[in-house]
Amino acid sequence: MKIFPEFNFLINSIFNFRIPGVSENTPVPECTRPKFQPILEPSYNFAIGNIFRRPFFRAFHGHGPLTVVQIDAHIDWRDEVNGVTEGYSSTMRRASELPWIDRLIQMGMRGTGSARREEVEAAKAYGAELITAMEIQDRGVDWVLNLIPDGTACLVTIDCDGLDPSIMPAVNAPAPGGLTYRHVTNLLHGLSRKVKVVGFDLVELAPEKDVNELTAWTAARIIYNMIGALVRSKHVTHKDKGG
Ligand SMILES: [Mn+2]
Repeated sequence: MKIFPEFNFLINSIFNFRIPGVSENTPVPECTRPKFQPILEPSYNFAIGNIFRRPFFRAFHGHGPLTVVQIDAHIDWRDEVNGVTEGYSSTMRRASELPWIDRLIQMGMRGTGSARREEVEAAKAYGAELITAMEIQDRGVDWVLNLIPDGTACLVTIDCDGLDPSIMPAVNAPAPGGLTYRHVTNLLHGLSRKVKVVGFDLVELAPEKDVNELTAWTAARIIYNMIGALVRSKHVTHKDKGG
């Protein structure tokens, strides 16, 4: 299945989706069709996977150069945690090692778990741009968008904890001071106008921790916004849209 340049979505555990037999080390170069694909044109590819982003990034093998735009409270640059190198604290470090990814823009940063001095230094040595949640709150979404050249091919990856836990409480590492819903939807719409979004994933939603399904509803609304923005994007051809 040709993946690039069609849209690829990796959606983690929203509505409790799981793929039996998929683990963190399972290569996922092929997209698995989701239950809700009928709401979309047939050529939209969705991959539903586990919480780990690397299979998503890996699926773009042979394509690029790609910029990763990450929304997350955490930089996820741990080389390993208790010997595990592919865990959820290591995803951006692993992404940095993929030759088809040449730029990491990490925004919403404010958590320390995967950001000890060693990890921050490694990220900076690579050239990752670490943008704190506070900077976005102070300087606005347009300021962030201006960091990315027009037409850049981007993978957009959202960790639910990048948003404020008051609107996405169902996460394993809640961090106060996060991005608002409007920050994120404005960012997705702005990106779709400016760059070519070739992939999107939304990860680390822990449904069992949800409150009044608030996180699930927020996640769904974010995904709707992403889809709607892409449909209107001048960077997406009629063919990409399934026509
Ligand atoms: Mn996180």
